[in-house]
Amino acid sequence: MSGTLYAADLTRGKVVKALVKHYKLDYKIEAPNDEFKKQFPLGLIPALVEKDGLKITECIAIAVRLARQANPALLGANDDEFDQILSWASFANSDIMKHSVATWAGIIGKVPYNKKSSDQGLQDLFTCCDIVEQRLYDYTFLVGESLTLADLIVAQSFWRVFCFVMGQEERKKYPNIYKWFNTIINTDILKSEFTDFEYIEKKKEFVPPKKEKKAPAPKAEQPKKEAAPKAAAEEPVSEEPKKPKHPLELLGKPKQAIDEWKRVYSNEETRETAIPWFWKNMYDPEEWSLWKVDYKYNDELTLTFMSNNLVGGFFNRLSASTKYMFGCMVVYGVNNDNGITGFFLVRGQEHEPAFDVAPDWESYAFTKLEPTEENKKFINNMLAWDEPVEVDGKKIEIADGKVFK
Ligand SMILES: N[C@@H](CCC(=O)N[C@@H](CS)C(=O)NCC(=O)O)C(=O)O
Repeated sequence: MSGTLYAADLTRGKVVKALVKHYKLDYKIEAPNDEFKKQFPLGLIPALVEKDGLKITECIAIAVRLARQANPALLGANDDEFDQILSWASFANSDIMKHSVATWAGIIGKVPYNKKSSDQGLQDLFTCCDIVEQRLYDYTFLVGESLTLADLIVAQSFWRVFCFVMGQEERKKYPNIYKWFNTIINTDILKSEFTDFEYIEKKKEFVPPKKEKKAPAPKAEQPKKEAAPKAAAEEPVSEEPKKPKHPLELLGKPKQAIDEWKRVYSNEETRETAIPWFWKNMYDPEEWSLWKVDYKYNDELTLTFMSNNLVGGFFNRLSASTKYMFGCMVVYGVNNDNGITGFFLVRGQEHEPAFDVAPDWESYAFTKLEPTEENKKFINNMLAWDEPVEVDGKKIEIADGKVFK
């Protein structure tokens, strides 16, 4: 059989890619592209297309299909073993994966950190580990007496657990999992997928980003009516809790409405008309500030379309501040080597009141930009996306991007 296997360096792609590579199966391994998007509307990988058009999704189904061609012994010696293999694989791909991601995704900044769900994830993950540890106390492999697909898929699901959760302490708690995992990832079949893997010393913990000192807001930007607080105090106390106002509402109306800029940017030619309009009519340093916004965890990014989805999610969570800012963010680079950067125009002189409406705002680093020629060049490119981004002196092409408006 031959065809295309869409996969990337993500957990669920490891075993299927390893099987194709180790057994030299006749499948082309490709990162998701436009053709993939057309054929698989859910956009999930791995996915396989045979030359005759047959499509198979779900990593377990694909792995079984590849193992059947590569080495049927990986599917067990009989039906009982095959069913146990499916049972372990399914347990790994749903329960272990779910609790593993719940434990570390907030810690490494992939989603907003929530202590309760991370702690619960860890507790559930350890329950899963207890089950695997118990089996491996008595046996070398998960099913039968030799290596099967169960070992490969369960080890795959433990990849991120060992990257983020299993430090020295935790490995001592699960010595049989540790020994078995180390054996499986070093088998000839799987080792090509773990060449960069390193054990961690300590479990990763959530580190809240340091709060920046607030600069006092300039006088001109204080609420205009001095009498307002007094008048409010004289109002009868309402039983209903008041809907909190957005803190930036206190700055009053700016001279230039941001909505007009948003219309100009959407409707006019960017370089010719919108950019000159922005600098002439919109940006007033007394009322607005400019910010470079960089994702802090570029090392964790994989596929460019997923990085762009991350930006989309961030923008959705910022919607309460739409009236007070405008921004463009781009994904630069290629699959498995990309980063996120961008620029925002923000009402007032601080970024925090505008951004902390999104629970994941602290996954981004904010640098205030003065309107120097160099910074204007960066901002203009974030508006136009027509030149590569410069990162550490290297020019890197823009792959995708989103506008917050
Ligand atoms: N049930 C599917 C899930 C596949 C899946 O969630 N794949 C992830 C990578 S591990 C993915 O494609 N994520 C892309 C996204 O969420 O945008 C399977 O087991 O194969």
